[in-house]
Amino acid sequence: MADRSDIRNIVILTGAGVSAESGIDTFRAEGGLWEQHRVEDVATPEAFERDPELVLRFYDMRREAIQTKQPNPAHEALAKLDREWSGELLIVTQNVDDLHERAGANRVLHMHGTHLNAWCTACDIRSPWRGTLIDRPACPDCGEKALRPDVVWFGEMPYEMDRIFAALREADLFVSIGTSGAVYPAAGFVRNARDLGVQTLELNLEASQGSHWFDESRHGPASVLVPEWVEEIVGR
Ligand code: BJW
Repeated sequence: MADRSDIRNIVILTGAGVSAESGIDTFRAEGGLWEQHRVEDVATPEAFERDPELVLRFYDMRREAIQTKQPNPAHEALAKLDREWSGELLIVTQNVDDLHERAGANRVLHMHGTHLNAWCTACDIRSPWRGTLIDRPACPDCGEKALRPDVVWFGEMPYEMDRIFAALREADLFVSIGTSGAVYPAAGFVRNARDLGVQTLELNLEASQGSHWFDESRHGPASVLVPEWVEEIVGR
């Protein structure tokens, strides 16, 4: 990283790689989440319309699974950064698990939604949800049986984009952790940051699709790289 002394405001983007060592499958690895399902069969509004049973079963299975997983040292290090960093910090996660929060981080934004909410398409209210949706339960607010997973599918607008871009405009450092750089708009944040003159750092198991855009790219497991980087930045 070029000059750490100037860093006050940080935006962090996390992806599936940050939760991989907690036992949550990534999307695009061999044997990953979509190995058994074509993405267009499960992660689009059209798929939900065409085969709601398949989509709800897929998400029920994952909602149940994440509740058995625990945060790993990468989540814990980011929670420590959140506690100790006096400047602005925003952890923008693409992940729909709650492991950042369970590790103790507060400044977290879920741009692709969360498994632990259900969204009623009749009344537009989101409710905390830990059970299943395949049995078509009624919305706790309006009583309609119109609940869907509160996750962002392809073709849908990710959440809180204005807040993310506002944070990027104020940032001194953008750090991308455990994401393949395959899915937009998140994959474009590094270029948005560069255009704004923000320093950029990637921490990923291997070179991602966007590695060449970063000022610096470090390769290895998040459970090692993230605690090392957090020690560097809080101890500077
Ligand atoms: C480790 C590790 C370890 C492993 N340690 N690292 C053409 C060009 C540009 C855009 C488009 C286009 N055609 C279509 C689009 C738009 C589309 C898109 O990007 N499509 C691509 C396929 C090209 N995007 C959208 O539709 C989005 N909406 C949108 O664009 O709205 C319009 C808009 C316009 C302008 C501004 C704003 C908006 C919506 C995208 C929604 C994505 N939803 C999903 C599913 C969520 C629900 C669910 O969970 O099922 O989100 S898709 C899936 O991919 C999920 C993830 O959040 C997302 C990203 O995946 P991620 O996290 O990067 O995981 P992987 O598996 O890909 O990578 C893991 C990485 O970790 C790897 O690199 C490993 O090496 C690494 N790793 N172990 C460290 N231990």
